[in-house]
Amino acid sequence: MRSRVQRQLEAEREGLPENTLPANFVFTDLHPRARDKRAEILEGLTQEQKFIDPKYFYDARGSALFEQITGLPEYYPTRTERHILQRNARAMAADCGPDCVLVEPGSGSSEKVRLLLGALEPAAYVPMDISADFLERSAIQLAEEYPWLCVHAVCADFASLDNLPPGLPANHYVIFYPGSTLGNMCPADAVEFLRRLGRWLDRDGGILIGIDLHKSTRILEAAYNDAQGITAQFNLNILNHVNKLTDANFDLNCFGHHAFYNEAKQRIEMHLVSKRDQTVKMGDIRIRFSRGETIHTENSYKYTRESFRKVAASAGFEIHSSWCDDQRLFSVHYLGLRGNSGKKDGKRS
Ligand code: AVJ
Repeated sequence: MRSRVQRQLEAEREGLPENTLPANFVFTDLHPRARDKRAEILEGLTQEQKFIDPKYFYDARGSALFEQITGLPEYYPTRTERHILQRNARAMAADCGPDCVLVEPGSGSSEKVRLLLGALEPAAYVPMDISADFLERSAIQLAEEYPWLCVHAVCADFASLDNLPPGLPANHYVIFYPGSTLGNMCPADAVEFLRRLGRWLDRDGGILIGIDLHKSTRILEAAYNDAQGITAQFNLNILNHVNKLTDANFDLNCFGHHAFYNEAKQRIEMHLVSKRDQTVKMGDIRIRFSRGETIHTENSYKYTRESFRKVAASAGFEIHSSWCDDQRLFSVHYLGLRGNSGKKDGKRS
């Protein structure tokens, strides 16, 4: 089925008056080029420590399983972050300043931003995602729900985007990056990534970012080894997705879920453990596994306030404000470019 944006473009070409799109909705497609997924996956699987990039968790079933994870009793991050956003929306709005352009890389269903929109009243909201269809549907839905809000969706691969596209309001930008997604990167990559985001910003801009906190191994390991086994299914499903993408023949029964806290590196590691010596085919390539050997599927770094301050500082940012829950499970920070007071239009004291 053609999308509503495509139908509208066709109607305009033919001079038809059809306009089914909300007036407060704009869509810019930067046509992110599809990377060679098979080559990328194969490269990871031929390293000494085999790995698969965690972005491959998220096919339709993986996304649904992650959705389920966010509601599990052991998985504290999502509900805790929502609680922090809800409780501190006004203070966050004061840091963001009036009439900002709120940009959300990897916006998905734009669920969390709804907790902020009322307090923030941004001049525009810019959801950005690599999946055009899903982005379009979520952004139109949001525009219909918030008729006063200008929603300017941008289809792009934000990880490799050097500049925001032209045509956005000229107001200062605030980047919203919730969910501790930064935790998937090692600190060096996180610095590089934040530095890249910084290039989108002018002096008044900032980043509102969710970061999971270092805590007892017991709580952390429970969050990635839930009693219902949903995280195990989520981890194993990456092999299903890889089978579809690369014509591989991974047998999910021959691998097991293993997640543990690597205290020295302050990260949760997720692995798939080969239950036996086995050979997996990917087209005409054979990948050998010995019993007990693992595929590393995810890192989820946990920060202290100090370790996160260092990462932010290395990327040229300072923490203007931090918020967390009473149990200090999760945190949200407002980062400003270093050397900037954080004052917006003189409205803050
Ligand atoms: C979406 C990357 C923040 O690291 O906690 C959840 C993904 N993996 N359970 C996380 C995940 C296993 C999640 N992030």
